[in-house]
Amino acid sequence: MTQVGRFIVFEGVEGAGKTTQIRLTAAYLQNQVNVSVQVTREPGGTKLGQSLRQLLLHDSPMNDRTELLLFAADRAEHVQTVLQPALDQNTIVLCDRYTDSTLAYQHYGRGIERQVIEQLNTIATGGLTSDLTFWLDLDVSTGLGRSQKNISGDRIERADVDFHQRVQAGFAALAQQFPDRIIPIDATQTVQQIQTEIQFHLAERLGLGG
Ligand code: T5A
Repeated sequence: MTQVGRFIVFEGVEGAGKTTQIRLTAAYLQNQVNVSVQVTREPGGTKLGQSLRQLLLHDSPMNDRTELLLFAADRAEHVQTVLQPALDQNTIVLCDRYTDSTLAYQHYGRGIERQVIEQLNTIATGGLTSDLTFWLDLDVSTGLGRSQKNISGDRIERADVDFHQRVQAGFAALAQQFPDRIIPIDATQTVQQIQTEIQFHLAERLGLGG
């Protein structure tokens, strides 16, 4: 097949299984569909982004708008130096979180006006949107339980459960608002069941494999 660049994003609450599914999807696309794949994430997909990730998740408390601006700075750098160049080279890009996370966490979660976030997303992305977004739909307590098994939790993970419930409701609202782009996946299934569903949608929606 002639490969064209595709931008595929994985979203969900803490511990929803994004990292696990990205790893399996990358292996599937590389080994069975025979396409070149780049895996990346936000925040932290660039060298500058790694420093921003440290600030955002592991350093001192910050104002909500400061947090929003740091996520936007991370994204601007990521789009210009990683995402767009990879897509221009016809690579399939698998990205752990993107603009929907900012709407879910900073708008639905923190309560910052949606219009402000949408303007910042446009500035940061230059209009780059995903071709497909998998939303791993998992209840907050299961997700937090999974993600905190190994570590004590980062600054955002340690926010109260009500915050994470608003984030989860935000992802659900976004999936309803953008049904052509966002595919909800029941993330209570086994790792393999979820991966099978993802592979089905990759074939059906993007012609990748199948
Ligand atoms: N953020 C980010 C914002 O607030 N605004 C923004 O704009 C952006 C971009 C980033 C943080 O920043 C916030 C959101 C986040 O708080 P992150 O690195 O994305 O942080 O962190 P998490 O989402 O917390 O990542 P995790 O690694 O905790 O979760 P994953 O990647 O969704 O889950 P994964 O695959 O690591 O799995 C977690 C555990 O569950 C098991 C795995 O083995 C692992 O132990 N697991 C399953 N167990 C049972 N059944 C399944 N189906 C399983 N799938 C995985």
